[in-house]
Amino acid sequence: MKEIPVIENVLKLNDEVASLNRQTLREAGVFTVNLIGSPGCGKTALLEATLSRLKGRMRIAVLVGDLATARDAERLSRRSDQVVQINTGKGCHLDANQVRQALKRVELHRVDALVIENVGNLICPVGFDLGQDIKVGMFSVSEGDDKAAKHPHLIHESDLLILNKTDLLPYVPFNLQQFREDVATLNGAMPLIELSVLQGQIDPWIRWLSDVVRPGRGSAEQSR
Ligand SMILES: Nc1nc2c(ncn2[C@@H]2O[C@H](COP(=O)(O)OP(=O)(O)OP(=O)(O)O)[C@@H](O)[C@H]2O)c(=O)[nH]1
Ligand SMILES: [Mg+2]
Ligand SMILES: [Zn+2]
Repeated sequence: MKEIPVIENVLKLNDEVASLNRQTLREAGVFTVNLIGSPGCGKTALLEATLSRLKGRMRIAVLVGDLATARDAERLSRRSDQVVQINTGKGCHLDANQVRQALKRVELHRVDALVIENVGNLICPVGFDLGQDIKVGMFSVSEGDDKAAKHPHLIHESDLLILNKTDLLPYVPFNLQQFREDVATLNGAMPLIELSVLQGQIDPWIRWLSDVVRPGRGSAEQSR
């Protein structure tokens, strides 16, 4: 009987559509970030703060993935008119085709950077290429200091890692030194930035984003 390699084909098809997305975005000069983090780590809060902080300096569009509701898009659309919510139903990650469909709703010629807030999940979003330039991983301290070590694939694949909710460090058991060491062991070349979005402490992220995105001059040269 003929064997049908279903999973391989799904990923291959995804990669092909991701390549098309990458080509579309590069031609439009849009730098694209795939933001991957656990549920509730502060992805939308960070993007709200980023849109406010970079208003008038960088034109940012957002695609946001959730199983249900348009709540994140509603929050973000107060700060950008280029926000698209993707509801995945039972899907626990975004795929390249969903992004391709959503891109039809974005006026790419008016955009410098696109941030794709993936479904809150630390596992399969890592494996699905969306056509991004870079992947940013995100954790928060309330999840525990072992989460980087437990999700090595995300740490290996990320170009930048964010640890959020540092304002909670006095109240939750979280060994920051251990977390930093785990990250450095898994991916020594990747920068780790520690933020408190709640307290408006997002400067290292704003600096990093401003460095990789060159408004009006197309996306920075990146390997993926
Ligand atoms: N203490 C503290 N709370 C924060 C911080 N950033 C975000 N929050 C809170 O964390 C909760 C989740 O924030 P969201 O921005 O919705 O998180 P998310 O990662 O987008 O969540 P999902 O999209 O549901 O996965 C909200 O109640 C935020 O107010 C922070 O720096 N410190
Ligand atoms: Mg969110
Ligand atoms: Zn999934």
